[in-house]
Amino acid sequence: TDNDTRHRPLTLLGLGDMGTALARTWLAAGHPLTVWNRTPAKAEALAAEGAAVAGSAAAAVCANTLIVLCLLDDASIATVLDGVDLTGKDLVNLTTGTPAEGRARAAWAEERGARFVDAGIMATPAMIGVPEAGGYVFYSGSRALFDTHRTTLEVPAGARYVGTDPGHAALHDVALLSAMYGLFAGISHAYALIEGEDIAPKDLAPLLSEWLGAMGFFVGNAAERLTSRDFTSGVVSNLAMQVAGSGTLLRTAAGQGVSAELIEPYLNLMRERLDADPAAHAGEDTVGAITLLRRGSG
Ligand code: FVH
Repeated sequence: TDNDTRHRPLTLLGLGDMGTALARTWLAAGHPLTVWNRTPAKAEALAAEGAAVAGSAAAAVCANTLIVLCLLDDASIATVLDGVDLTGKDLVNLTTGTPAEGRARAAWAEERGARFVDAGIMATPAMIGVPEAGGYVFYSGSRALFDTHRTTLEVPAGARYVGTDPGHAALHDVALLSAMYGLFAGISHAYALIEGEDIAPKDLAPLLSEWLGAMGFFVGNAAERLTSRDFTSGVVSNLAMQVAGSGTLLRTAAGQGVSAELIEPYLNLMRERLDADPAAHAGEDTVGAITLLRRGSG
C-alpha cells in the first residue's frame, strides 16, 4: 500500500539548516513526520506545516521505526541518543562524520538492537528537494535497511548506496570534498596571480572553467593507471618535464608576490617521485606520485 512504501512515517532528529530542509521535503511528499530538536523553537514552523513535535529525543524515537539523524557531528549523536531504547529501530545517520565514526556508530547501534546506515550528503540545504540541482546522498551499511527505506530516503535527494561497510559513505563523501578543496586551492592561486594586474577576474573566469574542464581527463586517467599500476604507457606529459616546469610556476608566483603554499605541496610530491628513482620515473604520468601519499599505512 501507499502507507507501506511511498508515505512511510519517520522520525527526524536535528532541525538545523539541513534537517529543516529535509523535513520540508518529507512533509510535502505526504510522509507522517515526527521531529525533535535540542532547541525547540526550530520545530515551530515545521509543526505549522504538519510535523508532530516530540517532547524528547526518546519520545521521537519511540514514535517510528525509521529514525533519521541530522545533527552537527558524531559527538552530538551520542549525547542525543544516550539511554534511548533503539531496539528494532532503523537508524539512518545523515550527520557528517569520518569513516571510523561511521563504523563505530554502526557497531554501537547494532549492540543496541538497531539496524544502521551511515550517509554522506553531497548537497547544500538549498539543493534538497530540488532534483535538477543534482544533489544526492551516499549511503552505506545495512543493505536490508536501505532497501526497506529507499523510497523514503530518495524524497529529499537522490540515493547512492556504496556498500555494506558503514564507513564507505563517509569515505566517498570526504574523497569528493577533498578533491573539491584541491580544485578550490588551484583556482584561488590562479586568481591571486592576476590580482593587481590589468586582467579582470571575470575575463579569467571562462578561461579557467574551460581549462579545468579539459583537464578533467585526469580523473579517469588516474583511475585507469592506479588499477593497472601502469604509469608509463601512453604518457603525453611526463614527470621529468612537469617537475622542470614546476620551477616556472614557483618563480612566477614569487615574481607576482604570491605565496605558492596552495600549489607547492603537489609540485613537491611530483619532485619526490622523480628524485626517488629518476631513471624509472622520468617517463611516468604524474599519477605515479599518488603512490607516495599512503605514508601512514605502514
Ligand atoms: N549545511 C550544509 O551545507 C552541509 C551540507 C552537507 C552536509 N552537512 C552536514 O549536515 C549535518 C547537519 O548540518 P546543518 O547544516 O543542519 O547544521 P546546523 O544548522 O549547524 O545544525 C546542527 C544541528 O545539530 C544540533 N546539535 C548540535 N549539537 C548538539 C548537541 N550536543 N545535542 C543535541 N543537538 C545538537 C543542533 O541543535 P540546536 O543547536 O538547534 O539546538 C542542530 O539541530 C552536519 O553534520 C553537517 O556537517 C551540512
